[in-house]
Amino acid sequence: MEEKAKKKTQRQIVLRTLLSFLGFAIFIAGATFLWFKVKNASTDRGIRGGVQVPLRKVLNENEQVFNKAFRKKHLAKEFPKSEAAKKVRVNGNIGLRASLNNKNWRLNVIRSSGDTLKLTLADLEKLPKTEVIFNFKCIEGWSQVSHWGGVRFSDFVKAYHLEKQASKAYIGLVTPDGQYYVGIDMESAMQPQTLLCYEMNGVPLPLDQGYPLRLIIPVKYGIKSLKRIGDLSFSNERPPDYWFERGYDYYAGL
Ligand SMILES: Nc1nc2c(c(=O)[nH]1)N[C@H]1C(S)=C(S)[C@@H](COP(=O)(O)O)O[C@H]1N2
Ligand SMILES: [Mo]
Repeated sequence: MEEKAKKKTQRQIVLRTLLSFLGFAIFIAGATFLWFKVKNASTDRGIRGGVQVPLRKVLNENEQVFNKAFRKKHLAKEFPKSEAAKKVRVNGNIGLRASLNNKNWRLNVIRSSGDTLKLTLADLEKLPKTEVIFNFKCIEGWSQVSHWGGVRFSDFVKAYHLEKQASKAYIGLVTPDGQYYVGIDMESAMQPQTLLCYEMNGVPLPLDQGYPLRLIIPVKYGIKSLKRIGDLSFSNERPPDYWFERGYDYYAGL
């Protein structure tokens, strides 16, 4: 009786060991299979390889979740003026390399195809000015509290009767030379902290910080705050986006 029980226990130990090895092997095989599947999946856009479709799907799903969870009333935290940096970091000069033709510069507001409103900096300075001091965050890992001034995008829409255009899903911004471009969902664009910005620390923007006009959008990473705006357009499809084409999340929200 004793012997029989002992043998039975031993058989059970062997069986369980075999089973757990088998389970482990299946797990490794499955993980390897998935890894290769994702690795060899086609990518979304060609530039520098883009992002594999399954990974892009995850990014898009994350975007949906963040959209639902945080959008509606989400504002970026604001700071007192005393905390704003005096020496403001400069990052990225794509679209700023050509010299600026100051006299000829206009903000081209493409209301519909063949109907473009051309505005000077003086036109924009006539509109109510809003200032925002927030922690500017770059995806490269730095952040800095900085102080910006300009016209709220939503005030600009009202002043120029662009409500019909603003009922579309996105705005697209492009530098005058077409080298840098971003797309922004309308809800974030119409958020009260989003500025068509012409001042930094109370003085006109320096050239390398986007003079004469840049976007400041505190609810998103710095990649979306396009410097030196040339064209502004409206669409229901996602406008082209420079860093999205290079594998970053389109939404780039905080
Ligand atoms: N035209 C243009 N705008 C741009 C960029 C760029 O390379 N070109 N870089 C973006 C990035 S990645 C960041 S973090 C911010 C930096 O703004 P700053 O130079 O005023 O700090 O600008 C954004 N806007
Ligand atoms: Mo950035």
